Amino acid sequence: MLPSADPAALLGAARAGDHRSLGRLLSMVERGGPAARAVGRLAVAPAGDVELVVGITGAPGAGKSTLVDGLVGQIRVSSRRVGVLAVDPSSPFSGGAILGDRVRMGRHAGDGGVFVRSMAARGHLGGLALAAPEAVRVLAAAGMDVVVVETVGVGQAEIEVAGAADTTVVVVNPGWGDDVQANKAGLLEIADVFVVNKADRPGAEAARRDLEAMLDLGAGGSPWRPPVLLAVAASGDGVADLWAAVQAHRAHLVATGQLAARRQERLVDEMGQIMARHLVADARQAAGQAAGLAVTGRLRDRVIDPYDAAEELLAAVVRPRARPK
Ligand SMILES: Nc1nc2c(ncn2[C@@H]2O[C@H](COP(=O)(O)OP(=O)(O)OP(=O)(O)O)[C@@H](O)[C@H]2O)c(=O)[nH]1
Ligand SMILES: [Mg+2]
Repeated sequence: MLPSADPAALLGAARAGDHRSLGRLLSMVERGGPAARAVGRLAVAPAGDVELVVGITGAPGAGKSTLVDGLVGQIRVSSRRVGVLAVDPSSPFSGGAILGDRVRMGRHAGDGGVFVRSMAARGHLGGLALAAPEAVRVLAAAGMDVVVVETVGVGQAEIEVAGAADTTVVVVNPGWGDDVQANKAGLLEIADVFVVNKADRPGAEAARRDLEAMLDLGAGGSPWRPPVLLAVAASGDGVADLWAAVQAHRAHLVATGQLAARRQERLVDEMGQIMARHLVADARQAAGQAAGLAVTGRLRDRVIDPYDAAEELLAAVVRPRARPK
C-alpha cells in the first residue's frame, strides 16, 4: 500500500512509529511551499512539545556524530524516543545520501525508538535557520521525547541553528585554540556545555584549561557556568557525563523558568526572521518592477540618491502590503 501524502495521515502514522511517514513529512518541510505550510500548522500544537532539544555543534570532524551516537545510547536507557537531525548548512543536498557519512548512527539502525535524518534546505523560505526549528516541531509532534540537532560549525549558520535548541553542546578538540579561525567569543555565547572530544590525543587538558580561563573572564553575568567535559567519543568515555550535564542544564532551565520562556522567545524570533525574509522578497520584487516608475527616472537622472529612492519605493510598495489588515 502506498502511504498517503496527506500531512495529517502521515503525522498519525509517524506518531504510531512509522519512520517512513516521518521522513516524508520532513521532506515536505525541507522543500517548502504549500505542503510545508500544511505540515507546519499541524505540528505547532504544544501538546506535541518535546522534553528536550539538544544542539550539538563544532568544527567538521570534531566527533559530533560519534558523540551523538553515544548520547542516543544513554537516552535510550530510559526508553525515551529520540529524533536526530543532522544539519549541514553548507550542503544543498539532503535525505541522507550525501550526508550519510556525517551521521554515524549504525548502532541504532534497528531501534524503532531512534529516528535519524540529515537535512538541508533547498526550497525553504529562510534556509536552514528556519527549516531546522520547523523540523524540530515535526519531530516533537511525531512523539519524540528528545531531539538532538547536529550542526557542522561553520560560522553564523551554527549559531542560527543552535537557536533551535534548549541546550547547546559545543564540541572542540585538543589544539582547537591554535586555530585562528576559532570564533571563541561566538562559541562562548552559544555554549551551555563544552566537550573537549578526542581527549585520547595530546593537549586535551590544555584545551580544557583554555576554555575554563575564557569562562572565568566572562563569568558573573549568568547563573549557569558551562561545564567543560573531556570525552573520547570513539570509546564512549565521557558520554554518560555529557548526558548528565545536559540533563543538569535542563533542570537549571526548568528551575529558573527559562525553558518555557526561551521556547516562547524563540518562536517570536522565528516570526521576526520570517517577516524579514518576506520583506526582502517583496523589496527585491518591487525594485525589479520599478523600471517604469517616476522615482526610478529621478534616480537615473540623479535628482535623488538611492537611499531616498529606496525610502519612496518602500513607502509606496512594500509597507502598505505588509501592514496588518
Ligand atoms: N581519536 C579519536 N577519534 C575520534 C573520537 N571521536 C570521533 N573520532 C573520529 O573522528 C572522525 C570524525 O568523527 P565524526 O563523529 O564523524 O565527527 P563529526 O564532527 O560528526 O564530523 P562531521 O559531521 O563530518 O563534521 C571519525 O573517524 C571518528 O572515528 C575520539 O574521541 N578520539
Ligand atoms: Mg557528523
